[in-house]
Amino acid sequence: KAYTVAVVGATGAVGQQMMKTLEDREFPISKILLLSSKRSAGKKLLFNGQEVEVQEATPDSFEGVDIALFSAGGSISKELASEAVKRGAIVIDNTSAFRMDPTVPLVVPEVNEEDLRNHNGIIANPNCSTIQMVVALEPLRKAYGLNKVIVSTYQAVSGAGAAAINELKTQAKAMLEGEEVTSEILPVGSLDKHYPIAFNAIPQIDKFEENGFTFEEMKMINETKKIMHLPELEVAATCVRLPVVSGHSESVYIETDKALKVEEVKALLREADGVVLQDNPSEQLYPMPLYAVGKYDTFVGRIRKDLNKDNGLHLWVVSDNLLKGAAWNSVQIAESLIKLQLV
Ligand code: 11C
Repeated sequence: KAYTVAVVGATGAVGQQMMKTLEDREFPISKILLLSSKRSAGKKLLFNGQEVEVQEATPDSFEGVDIALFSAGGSISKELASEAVKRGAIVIDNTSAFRMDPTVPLVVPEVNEEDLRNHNGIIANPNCSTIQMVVALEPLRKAYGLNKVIVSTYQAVSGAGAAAINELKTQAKAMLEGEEVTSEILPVGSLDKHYPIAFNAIPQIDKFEENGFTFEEMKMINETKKIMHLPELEVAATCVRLPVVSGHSESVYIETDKALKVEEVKALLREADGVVLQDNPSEQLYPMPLYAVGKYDTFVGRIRKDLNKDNGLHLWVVSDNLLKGAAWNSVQIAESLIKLQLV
């Protein structure tokens, strides 16, 4: 069977990767609809070698659509996802609009694919920095139990969209040429205050919450508990933006219920779905974002037992935030829906 698939937000950084991933995976498509806001409508994009005109997304765009991949911002998802479901589509939503809704499964196929069976039309794709972390931690949870996670992130600008990539490149060039630098996007486009990202590190991703954590940090905290079915898990996150174009990196410390053995941890990760183990200090082998870009996997290395705790472990986790963190995880959910005969 082949499906009618809509990509909402087709002209954005994630939408472009969604189209490329559908092509690469030879996803069974009978018709593709490329949808966007009014502003981007009318552009022409290539899909499988054919030119397709981008149309403005309206409720009626979803007539006859089987699967709709949304990545055009939370407000478009809130406005149109239920309209798509009403017209018979299954929505895979890459925004934070529905992630914490208890009636909406939040899915990383390597971790909780079975949650798809409970969907009511909308399935949420988690935040990029959450996805790569839970892919790495799930095999360890299964073997040892998991009770604490402390993570610090080193996130790429592509997570903030195409305009942020452009801002990094423009600023880097200007700084090297001794020209004046302007900042309009990072850390948060909709706030008044901006800082240069070139040659800098910004410890703010998204807006601050009342508790002093940013929304990105709270996404990592809340989504991890939901995906792993561990409501009592202790999670703390510090999220930092770096002048890297694509590929998020994370320094993760965990405490498990049972004592860990490093060689066993490495063996588990070597076998784990979606994980590539890159860990050999004698050869300076460890994951880096430059080499993770364009790959579907999550790369794990720098695995060390904590020096004080038998149940403590340190690891370094890297993945392409636009692929496993967004487009690939969304297409992978669609593939899982087909496999489980849910579409
Ligand atoms: C970033 N993690 O790197 C964000 C982007 O909730 O899907 C993804 C936002 C989201 O800026």
